[in-house]
Amino acid sequence: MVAITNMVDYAVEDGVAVLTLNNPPVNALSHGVRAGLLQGVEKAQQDQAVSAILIYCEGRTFIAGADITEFSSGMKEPGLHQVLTAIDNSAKPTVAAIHGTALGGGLETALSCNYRVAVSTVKCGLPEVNLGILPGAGGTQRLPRVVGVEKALQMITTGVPIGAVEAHQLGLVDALVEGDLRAEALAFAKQKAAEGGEHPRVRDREDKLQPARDNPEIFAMARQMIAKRARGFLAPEYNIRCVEAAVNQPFDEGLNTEGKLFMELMSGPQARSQQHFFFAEREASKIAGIGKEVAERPINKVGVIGAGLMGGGIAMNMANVGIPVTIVETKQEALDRGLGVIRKNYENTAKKGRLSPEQVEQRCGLIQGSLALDDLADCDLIIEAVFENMAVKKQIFTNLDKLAKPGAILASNTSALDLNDIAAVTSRPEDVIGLHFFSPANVMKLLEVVRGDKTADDVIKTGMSFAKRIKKVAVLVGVCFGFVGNRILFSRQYQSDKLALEGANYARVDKLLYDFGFPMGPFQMADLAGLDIGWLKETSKPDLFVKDRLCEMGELGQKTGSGYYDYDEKRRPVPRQQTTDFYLETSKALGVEQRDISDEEILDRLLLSMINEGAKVLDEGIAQRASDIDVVYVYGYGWPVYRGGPMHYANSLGLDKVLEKIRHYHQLTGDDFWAPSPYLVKLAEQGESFK
Ligand code: T1G
Repeated sequence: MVAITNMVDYAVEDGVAVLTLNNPPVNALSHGVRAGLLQGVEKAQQDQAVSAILIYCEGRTFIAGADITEFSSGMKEPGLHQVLTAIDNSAKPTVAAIHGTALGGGLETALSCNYRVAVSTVKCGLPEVNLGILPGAGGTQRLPRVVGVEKALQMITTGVPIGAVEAHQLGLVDALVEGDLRAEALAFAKQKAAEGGEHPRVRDREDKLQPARDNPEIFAMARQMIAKRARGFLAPEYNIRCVEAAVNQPFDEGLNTEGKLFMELMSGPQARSQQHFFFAEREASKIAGIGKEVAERPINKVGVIGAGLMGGGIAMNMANVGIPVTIVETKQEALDRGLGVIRKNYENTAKKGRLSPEQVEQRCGLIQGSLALDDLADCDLIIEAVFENMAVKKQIFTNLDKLAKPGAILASNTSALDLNDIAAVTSRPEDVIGLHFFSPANVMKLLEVVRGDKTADDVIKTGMSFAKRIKKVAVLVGVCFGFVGNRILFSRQYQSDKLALEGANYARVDKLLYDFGFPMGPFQMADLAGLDIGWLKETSKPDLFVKDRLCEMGELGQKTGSGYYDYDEKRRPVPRQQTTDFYLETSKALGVEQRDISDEEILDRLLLSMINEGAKVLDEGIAQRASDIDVVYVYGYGWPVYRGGPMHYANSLGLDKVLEKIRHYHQLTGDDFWAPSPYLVKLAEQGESFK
């Protein structure tokens, strides 16, 4: 065995040149891998003792794609194209031995081989669209030639990988092995060499392209699909164009088309944003200052207090990953209603074919109802999910402090209240943490893990990894009103109300944020969440706030059929003249002069208010890093991922421009709401960006 580079070894066994890649953690196609593969293939061509070539990876996975960290720094020669062309032109049969994941450039490498052998747990896919790009090393030209155009379009425009069995059925994988992959793949290579003759090259296949030539409608349908689910994204359309080139152009011309479209995307802001987000999501799971030596607490049994909308959704997350959960309510009727909603949700999922009836029963079986808090005494984690009332929450934590076993983690799902105050009623504040789920809790990926002043390191670490276990993306946040997500949202909602008071039509404000890429604007979002969240009759100010006036009229949004908007039988929003009139009356009562406000100013004030508040959140250490705020906003509040998140967006504008605009609105409105964050001022003046 000789090392060709620090990442690729070359060895000849039974006449097979085995190129072994070793580039942890995911054998990305870094420069050392590319150079090693190229030299290895070239060496094998010359090596008389070699009759076949096997590409095998050490570690937990086959090649998981190009090295994304090289994108911003520029890729050194040899490029991936050069490497794959060498493999494709090999005079000796080439075999890829696949385990773990074959993704992006990894699958493209395997597709440039004559044969692919895989273990039965492998996942194969081209997820480049999730990075705002496309498979730029022949994937859009080779995959349709193997799996057919329709399947390739689905795989490439969604980025969702397929499993081994389906890959084998489609001919993407030639053989599935159960035993020792390296040994079986080596035997496979030897056999192919012994068989001699021509070895199949994917580039030469045309059979799977013909159906699309006969029925170009396939592309129109693919465009309809992406129109619905990928509004605003550029990459899906570019991917379709590449597959069209595969169908309508000779292979090498198709490769050129793919290369051109790849570079167009790669050099654009969406790709930068989505690649930023790839790393932001992974960075979010890291906890500064808490090392590997801190052991996590075991969680094998969970208790949930409250079987309402949030409690029910939270319990489902546990059952979905096989954790037994007891859900406690105060009244039988409320408990039955809560358990009924859970079963209904599972049955609806089964109706869509995403769960089997057995799975529905298995999951419902893991969720036990109870009317006694004492039934939670042996739980490792107890999550309180009752309505937002400090007195009620303090009473519950006082009781939990008495009945929960030593070492149990006591968590609150509060979305805004002071966790330190809640923890202070217990004798074990170090065991108290916030687990802020987002509604619907069984669907939304985001989980704000709230560290209190006294929360112990092992509790924080356990909270963060437990989130991953229940398939959530966790972001660690500190205690302040609204934590990270809601605090920044309050700023935007405040601005949207101000804009409407100053003369901007509320439906237009919503449309501008929708066109920016959010699923809906601030007024529609408030109607969806319910206008009565945080509203109390006792403190209501209908003369000052249109929202309070609507609440007093019992118009609470979608759930009552009207709020800022009226909602038709399909729950579609219909703008109300009355809301506009309410804003006019309120602005008159407040002496606010209404004026024409430009689209630019509206969008600026909605987005810059979030950025300025984000800077304050960072300055106060409520968030560990700027990219965490981006993760919160993309996964929790519908910020379009192809714009990276509010802090990345600010960096893309340039903090000097951001500060200049914020100062402009400070002056224009005279509202100290617009006083720029000192942290933002400091960074802008130093020519820096949010890190
Ligand atoms: N490049 C660089 N680093 C990568 C990487 C990659 N492709 N994939 C993962 N990492 C790092 C990641 O940042 C993390 O680092 C660690 O590996 C573990 O990852 C021409 C141009 C493979 C399914 O899009 O989907 O090929 O945080 O935490 O949950 O067509 O990683 O520990 O420092 O995600 O077990 C296409 C991306 C590239 C696949 C494993 N490929 N990776 O998931 O671990 S574009 C992808 C993943 C391309 C060509 C084009 C997942 C995974 P750290 P992890 P995981």
